Amino acid sequence: MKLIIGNKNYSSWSLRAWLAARAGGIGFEEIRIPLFIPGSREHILSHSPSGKVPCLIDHGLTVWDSLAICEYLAEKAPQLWPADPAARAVGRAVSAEMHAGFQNLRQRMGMNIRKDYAGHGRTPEVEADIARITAIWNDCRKRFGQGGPYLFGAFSIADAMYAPVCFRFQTYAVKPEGAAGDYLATMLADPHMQAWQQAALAETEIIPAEDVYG
Ligand SMILES: N[C@@H](CCC(=O)N[C@@H](CS)C(=O)NCC(=O)O)C(=O)O
Repeated sequence: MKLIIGNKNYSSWSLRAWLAARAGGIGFEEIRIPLFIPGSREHILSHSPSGKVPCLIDHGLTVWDSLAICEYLAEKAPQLWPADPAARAVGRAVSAEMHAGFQNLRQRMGMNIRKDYAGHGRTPEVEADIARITAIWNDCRKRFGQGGPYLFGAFSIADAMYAPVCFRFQTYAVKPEGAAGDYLATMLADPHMQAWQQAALAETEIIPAEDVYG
C-alpha cells in the first residue's frame, strides 16, 4: 500500500490519512511530495486523479480524499471506528462536520507545526469554530470516552479527523477548557502525532502563502 502525502508541516489533510493508517497498524510506503513547487502538481497528478493529497494506492486501487481513505482503512482495521453503533454514528457525524466545515478556522489558522502563532487569527468567526470544536470534544469525551483518553475511548477515525486542529491549537495557543483540554494534551502526546511533528520540524521547505503571520 502506498500513501501519497504533502509536506508534514503544512498538509493537514495528509495527516488524517497517515495517522489513521499508523493507528490502525496498517503498513504502507510513504511518498511525500512537497506542495506548491515547480512540478509538484504534475507529480501529484501522476498518482492522484484529483490533483490533491492524500491519495492511497492499494494493489492498483486508487482512493483519494482523506475521509474516503480513512473509511477504506477501517475496512481493513475495523477498530478504527467504535464498535458500538451509536458511538460509531456520532463518530461519523463529527468526522463529517470536520470534513465539510470550520472554514474560518481553516483559513485563519492554517496548520503550520513549526510556527508559534500564539494569539493570531482569533476573529469572532474563528472563536465560534473553536467553541463548536470544544463542545464536540467535551460531548464525545463525556458520552463515549470511558474506555480510553480519545474522543470515543480508543483511538478512532474521529481523532484522525481532528488531529490537524490539535496541531493548530498548539501553534495558535488555543487552550480549550476541561475535558477538551485534557483531550488536546492526549493527542499532542500521542506517539504517532509526535512522530509526525518531529518529521515536520525537520522539513525545510517553506510555502510563503502559508506563513501568513511571519
Ligand atoms: N477533500 C480533500 C482535500 C485535499 C486537499 O485539499 N489537499 C491539499 C493539501 S492539504 C492539496 O493537495 N493541495 C495541492 C493543490 O491544491 O495543488 C481531502 O480530504 O483529501
